[in-house]
Amino acid sequence: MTNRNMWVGGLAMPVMAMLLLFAGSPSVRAADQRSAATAEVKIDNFSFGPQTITVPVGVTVTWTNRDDIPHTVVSTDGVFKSKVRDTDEKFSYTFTKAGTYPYFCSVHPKMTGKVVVQ
Ligand SMILES: [Cu+2]
Repeated sequence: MTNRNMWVGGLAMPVMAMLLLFAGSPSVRAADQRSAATAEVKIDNFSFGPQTITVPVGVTVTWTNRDDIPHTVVSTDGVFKSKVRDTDEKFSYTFTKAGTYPYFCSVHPKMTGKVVVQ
């Protein structure tokens, strides 16, 4: 009986640790997604998509250039201004105040978009 108890006791710790690992990782990932508060805008074929995006205050909007041409993301009112973004490069800005933020691409000023922060 002593041997059996030792066996169970020796196994209990690693098994507990493994259970915690498996149980812990998915919930941690879900919590990260909730607290991240991000929104995505894709730049492709000379346009911002979605052209108008509505987000709550505090959200970080990330623009990703999916075009094979360099673009920029420049606030019409001077609130934010990206460098020239090549293919697959990103630009992020966190909106901390409610309002409407029109923007354009300074390389191609006909490319326009809008972020509405509520
Ligand atoms: Cu452009």
